[in-house]
Amino acid sequence: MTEREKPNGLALSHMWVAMITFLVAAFLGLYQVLERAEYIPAWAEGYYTSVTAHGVIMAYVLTTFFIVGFGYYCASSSLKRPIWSPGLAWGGFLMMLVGVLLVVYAIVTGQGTVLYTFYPPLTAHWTFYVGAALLVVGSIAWIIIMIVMPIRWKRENPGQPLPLIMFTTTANALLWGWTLVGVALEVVFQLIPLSVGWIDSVDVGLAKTLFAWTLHPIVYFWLIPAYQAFYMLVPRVAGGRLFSDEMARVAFIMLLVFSLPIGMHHLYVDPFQAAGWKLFHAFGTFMVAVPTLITGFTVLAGLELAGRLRGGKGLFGWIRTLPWDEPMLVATALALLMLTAGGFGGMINASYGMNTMVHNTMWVPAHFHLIFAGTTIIMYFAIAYHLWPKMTGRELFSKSLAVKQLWVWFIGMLILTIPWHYVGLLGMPRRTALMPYDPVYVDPWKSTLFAMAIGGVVLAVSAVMLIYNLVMTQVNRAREADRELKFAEPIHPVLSLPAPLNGFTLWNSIILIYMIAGWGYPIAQFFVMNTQNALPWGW
Ligand code: HEM
Ligand SMILES: [Cu+2]
Repeated sequence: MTEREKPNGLALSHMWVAMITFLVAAFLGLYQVLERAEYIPAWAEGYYTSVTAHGVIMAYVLTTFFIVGFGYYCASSSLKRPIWSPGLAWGGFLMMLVGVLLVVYAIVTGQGTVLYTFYPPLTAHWTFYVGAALLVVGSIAWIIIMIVMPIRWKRENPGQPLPLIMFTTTANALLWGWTLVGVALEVVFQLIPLSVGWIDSVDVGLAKTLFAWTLHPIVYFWLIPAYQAFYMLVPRVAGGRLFSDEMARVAFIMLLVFSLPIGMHHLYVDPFQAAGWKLFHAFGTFMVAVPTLITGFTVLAGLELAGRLRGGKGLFGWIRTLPWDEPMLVATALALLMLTAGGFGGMINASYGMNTMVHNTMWVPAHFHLIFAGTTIIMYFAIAYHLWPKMTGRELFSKSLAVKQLWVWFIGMLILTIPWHYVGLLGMPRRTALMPYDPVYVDPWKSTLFAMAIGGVVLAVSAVMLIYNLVMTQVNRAREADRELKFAEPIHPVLSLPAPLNGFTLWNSIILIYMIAGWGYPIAQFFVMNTQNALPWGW
């Protein structure tokens, strides 16, 4: 395939939107910690505007653009063909971009301070919801392309195993397709009519339930590119092999199936769902730990193999022989450390009883900054360093700066989140610009404010280092010699696969049944029960 046929421009456009918005949001994060630490004057409107923009950009804009761009690049490199229907792909990109501009308009004009969860009865200007809808609709173009490309490839290569990176990208596209339905129903049938003024109330229980449908699996949509890097890029960079191609497929299938109907763990303390349903979703939540543990095992096994192939001896000697000047490897090690710590915190959140101790405290942002802003995003950085030379044809400006940036991000994230976990346990609420509480409560929190501010500064520095390196790569005069994106080979090559490990027909049917079991009645109850005479959709 020639460079002209590769989706270099398409992937780069998506990824630049991700990176530029990320830089803005990182500085909003810095503003927030300074405000919370009382180093700058308290200003409630400013704070909630900033938290909304920061959360929306980090959670929806950075992630969606990055994942879509990465997906196109992986699909084309692994199937060795141009993107199917580039017009559709570019149309999706433009729609997503217009969506972001509408959301930004609502937030910047102070008409969208509804936080990134936009729970009613908080209501934003209609541009906020229409923008969010366009972002989602635009990404559906990507889902379609990620389904059509493997189908066409399989038709031309009957009986052949689909390349693992394509299989897992399609898994993520399907995951996103199933995930977005909940929030799409909420936005289209409740929030847009409400914000335009067609109706004057909605059933907030139904709204939160639909949002919860989306809120958990979406985090696996964000995490899957990191897992793809763990399985297919890291062993390659480290000089090792993938432990098992089949096991990798099983892990991604489990992620897809298990992560879908578990979002009710966000509703543990909400009254409109019964405890039995919450227990059902709690079990599901713990099931997702299984593919995560498989992943941890596979990454370490792949790295050990690499270390031994490089001559490492003894119980831990292989660790030293790994190429620690490679951003991909450094990011993986740091990501796994944060995943382990954050995973333990997550078990606490997921436990019905213990959840009440940490609910709506700073523990919650501490947990998701560790896993999401830590584990997931540090792998996005590593993927960016890996892909930028391939997409632009220019050598990476500085590998050592890249490695330093990853370490700085890791350190900053620890400085930010360790104190947050602690004050969370002391009861400091999340999402507050002001703390007008009794000094008996507030005084013990104060010792952590300084650390939090330092963490914010360190992270902002790291964000600048990242963008500087990518910009300098883009304008670098040195040409990149190796523009082929290659993936790790498994120890045992796969020659043939049973259909369920090579496609998703079976899994989609299982998901359908599992979703009806997990969400059917919890949603239907709003229509069959008399909930204080509330109209479910508001009309
Ligand atoms: C640059 C470093 C960062 C800093 C200093 C930072 C700081 C903060 C602060 C202070 C809050 C508000 C806490 C509260 O009042 O409840 C927040 C919320 C949030 N952050 Fe970050 N953050 C950073 C990076 C990230 C990254 C990389 C992500 C994800 C990719 C992220 C995702 C979020 C989300 C989703 C929220 C929740 C917003 C809401 O409650 O509506 N942050 N962050
Ligand atoms: Cu969740």
